[in-house]
Amino acid sequence: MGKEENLIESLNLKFINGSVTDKNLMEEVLSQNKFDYIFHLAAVASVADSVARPVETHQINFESVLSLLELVRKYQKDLKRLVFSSSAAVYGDEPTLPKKEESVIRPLTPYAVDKFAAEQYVLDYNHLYGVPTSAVRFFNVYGPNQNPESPYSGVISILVDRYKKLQSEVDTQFTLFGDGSQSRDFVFIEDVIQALLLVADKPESLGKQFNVGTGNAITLTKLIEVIDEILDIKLPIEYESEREGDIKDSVANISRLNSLGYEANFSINEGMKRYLDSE
Ligand code: UD2
Repeated sequence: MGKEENLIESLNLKFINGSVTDKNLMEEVLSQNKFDYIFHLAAVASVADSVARPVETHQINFESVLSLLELVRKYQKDLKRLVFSSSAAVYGDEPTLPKKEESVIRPLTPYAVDKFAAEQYVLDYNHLYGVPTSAVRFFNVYGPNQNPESPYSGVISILVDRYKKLQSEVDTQFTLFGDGSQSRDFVFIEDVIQALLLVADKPESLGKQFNVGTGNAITLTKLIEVIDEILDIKLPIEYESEREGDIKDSVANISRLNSLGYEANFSINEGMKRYLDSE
């Protein structure tokens, strides 16, 4: 769950605190406002949570999307685009790399199944009813204000938390699951925003899904080396056995996104510097 204090203060921002599963609220919002763009980012973002509570997460991650699509079809006749956020999780552990949008889909968890099903509905609403929709498949997103407290937080927010403790001379260490050779395509939040705006804006993205990453992967060992070097500090590491269900390597082919004019502006080095500067 995000924090309200992370929102910018702006007269142009109206914040409504509610759930996407609240049908009355959603109908009120969609019937009484005229939207140009809708970015759908609401979800239970934890794969582990979806495994623990498949029914509840299905209501949030799938059913609410279908309800939203119906409301958009009914009330938002002038909408320019709805962009739905899906996940690299839809590719599962199928080992062919890099992942292309046409790669084999193998959703292995309720989270991944719901993301894929919702994404397909979102795109079908374009093909079947002319609702202007697109979808994005996020790889490993990182950036300021991620909450490191949850055990399911992204590894970079956990790492940054440990480095901050170390800098304040608090005794800490990082638990690395596996041997550190697993790799991920970590994409900085500002590049994610660039991707979302392009996908929302370009006529050629209508009815399609796009990988959002950098096109480059880094191993966890190398990532820790990079941050050690930026901060000139050595993070103590405790090694534990691999996390169950972890995939080994993940990297996006982003040529479809590139064709819209996207360039990943932040290498892991640049993104980490910007992130650490903002803390
Ligand atoms: C990401 C997404 C997940 C799903 C999945 C699809 C996040 C938080 N998770 O999982 O929602 O979309 O991709 O494939 O974005 N690790 C440690 N120590 C820690 C935490 C993590 O060693 O304290 C390792 C973890 O075992 C994994 C790697 O770091 O090998 C990345 O973990 P992650 O949870 O940030 O992301 P991932 O790719 O497993």
